[in-house]
Amino acid sequence: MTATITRHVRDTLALLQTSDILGKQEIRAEALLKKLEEELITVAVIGQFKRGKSALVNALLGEALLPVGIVPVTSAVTEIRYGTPGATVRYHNGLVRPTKIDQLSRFISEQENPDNHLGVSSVRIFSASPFLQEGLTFVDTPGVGSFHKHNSDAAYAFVRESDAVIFMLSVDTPINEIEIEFLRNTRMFAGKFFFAVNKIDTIDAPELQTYLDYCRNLLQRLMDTEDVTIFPLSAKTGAGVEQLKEKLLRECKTGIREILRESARLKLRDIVTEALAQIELYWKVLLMPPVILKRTLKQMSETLNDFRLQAEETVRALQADRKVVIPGLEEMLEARINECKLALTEAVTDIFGMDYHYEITDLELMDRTGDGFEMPLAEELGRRYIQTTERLFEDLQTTLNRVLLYRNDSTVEVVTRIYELNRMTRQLRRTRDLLENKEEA
Ligand SMILES: Nc1nc2c(ncn2[C@@H]2O[C@H](COP(=O)(O)OP(=O)(O)OP(=O)(O)O)[C@@H](O)[C@H]2O)c(=O)[nH]1
Ligand SMILES: [Mg+2]
Repeated sequence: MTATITRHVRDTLALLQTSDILGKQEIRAEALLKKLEEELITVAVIGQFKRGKSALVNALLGEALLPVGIVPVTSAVTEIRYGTPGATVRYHNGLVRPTKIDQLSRFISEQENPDNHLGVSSVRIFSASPFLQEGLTFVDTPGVGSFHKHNSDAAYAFVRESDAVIFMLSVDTPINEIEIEFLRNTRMFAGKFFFAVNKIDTIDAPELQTYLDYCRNLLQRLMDTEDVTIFPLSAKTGAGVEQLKEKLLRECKTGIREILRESARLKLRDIVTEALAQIELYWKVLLMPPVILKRTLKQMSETLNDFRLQAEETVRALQADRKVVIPGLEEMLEARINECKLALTEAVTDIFGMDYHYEITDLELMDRTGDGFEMPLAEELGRRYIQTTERLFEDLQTTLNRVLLYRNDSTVEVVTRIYELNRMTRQLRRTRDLLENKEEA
């Protein structure tokens, strides 16, 4: 029953809200609750590079929206929803920019945006394709296993968000170790699997049968079930695409609750596991000897100062303090913000030995309201750049202060916090155990 899992998510959210140290998991639980209440479902096409994922998405939508190619292409997660045709690009620093559909490959192709130097985190496309009318969000992902490791990372990271997946294989290579590993990981998050075997136009019928038998056998073992449906197809000729399309539409209408329930169980289990890991970190800080803690904080404050000086130096070096318009300066400064964010994350990991996650969702270098599209003066951009980086530093400082609160000298405070951490750990563990059991959850 979806009602039971919704209750678990709601209870966990309420529990997380009673703590001031689990903000990130709280945001994830909120998003999960919204997904369940609104019955929103995300179907992602995933698999190894060059299996024909983008070609399949184009074939399903009936339009050539996405770049396709003989070498590794897709470099950013691309969401496609029903709506008036258009597209937006979201950057790692939280910026969101509109773009034209015919310009998309500038952002999502490895050739035009090598190593994702633009810092694109995802692209959202709106399409009027009838296939999307039922309200599902369809997603093309970068392929795993190519030389371009950042593409695999992006695909692995996204899988956590998907509810159902089309796992893409192709007849030119039998399923391999990279695909098996990726499939194992995906099973931890996705509620439903469709398997597509692409490029059937390149082999004859008896060969195809041998391939399908081999694949089915292996997938049944990997998925621990007899219930594995494989869709042989050709994204190139369109053969078999209708059958997959029909199945997807049918499942998304009648099976949506079932898919969401299983997907939510897996996602909530992950949220709870991460929350428990985060609590561990706070235990670590509580127990850190005062001398070491003092040294660590001093080191962090020096690092932050270095970052401040570097930001000022960037403004000077790029001449962003002049009263002139410098073409391309805004993009350059945005790239610097991305670099700064990554460098800060690394510094915290090094100094504290813990993961630090930014919770800032939007960082606008320029205010885009009104006629904000005209070229700003370098001086204005420079000022905004310093302000934006300062916001990053403040955010980190707030987190550090929060960590320090846990070291409050008052014994009563410390005892209360220990009690709170214990209470939280107990309840989260109970939920995790319940979620392990598919039937009870
Ligand atoms: N013969 C044949 N070729 C295909 C088919 N589908 C895709 N291709 C070709 O396979 C290559 C890869 O297609 P893409 O859609 O770019 O593959 P992808 O899985 O999205 O690749 P990445 O984005 O790099 O992970 C291209 O050269 C396509 O033209 C098919 O059904 N038959
Ligand atoms: Mg692709």
